[in-house]
Amino acid sequence: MAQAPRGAETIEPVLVVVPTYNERDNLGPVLDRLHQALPEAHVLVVDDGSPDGTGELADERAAADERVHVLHRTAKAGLGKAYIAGFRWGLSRGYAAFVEMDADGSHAPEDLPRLLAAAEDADLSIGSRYVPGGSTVNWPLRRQLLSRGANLYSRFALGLKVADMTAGYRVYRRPVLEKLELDEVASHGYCFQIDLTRRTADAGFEIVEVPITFTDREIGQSKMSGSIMREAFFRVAEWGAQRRVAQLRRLLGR
Ligand SMILES: Nc1nc2c(ncn2[C@@H]2O[C@H](COP(=O)(O)OP(=O)(O)O)[C@@H](O)[C@H]2O)c(=O)[nH]1
Ligand SMILES: [Mg+2]
Repeated sequence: MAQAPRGAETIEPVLVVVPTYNERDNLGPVLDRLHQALPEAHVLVVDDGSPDGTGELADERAAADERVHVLHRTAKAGLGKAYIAGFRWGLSRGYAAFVEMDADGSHAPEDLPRLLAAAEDADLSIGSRYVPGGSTVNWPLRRQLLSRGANLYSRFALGLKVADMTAGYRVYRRPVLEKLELDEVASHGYCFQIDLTRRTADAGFEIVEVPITFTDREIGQSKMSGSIMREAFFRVAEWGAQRRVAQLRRLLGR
């Protein structure tokens, strides 16, 4: 589907949405690094009531720096819900580009200028571990296999030519988020990334992948869990089945 010409739309101002759950020791250094790399960018920390005081730290940072904003949610409701809330916050405030970035240092803020530059010529730019030049560092074998497996499985089920569909370091241009039916996104956990990738592709937007090095967190704990994996497995199977049915219908001409 043809989209409006991109050149007419600006990529600034930029909002970096950072979901947090128990990231108190990680958040400060990540915000510092981000503003060193991109002094103009605004940040929205979306905290799900972290018991370790991440939300309070974010409030302190916001009080001292007008580029930092905080969205407090009452309970841990998953990465997907945090991002949707963050996107809505930014859409109602006129931001032109929306960055997804983890709070644990796995996504180097120093890579963001490259991701944004790639988004000048695309609608979604993905920081990818699985294109030439991309890599993971210090990730346990179990996580590497899980991530590779999830991408293979998703690519097979959904037929998309994206190497890193589960990547969480991305730049969405505003028209993408305006067009996608965010209300219909039910994914709670990390399959949110696959979900938005397929919705972006299905809507005819252009996706580019930029190589990044993903470095495992040094502080705090991963929130990956069995229920997050199960949600991804079953939802991708469902989307894949829907796609096959639609293909079959087209083939049969009805
Ligand atoms: N607000 C919010 N943030 C979350 C939730 N689950 C994970 N995160 C954040 O999402 C980012 C990625 O999570 P992480 O546990 O590091 O995932 P991993 O790198 O795949 O092990 C981190 O910044 C987490 O704090 C959640 O339920 N709510
Ligand atoms: Mg992490």
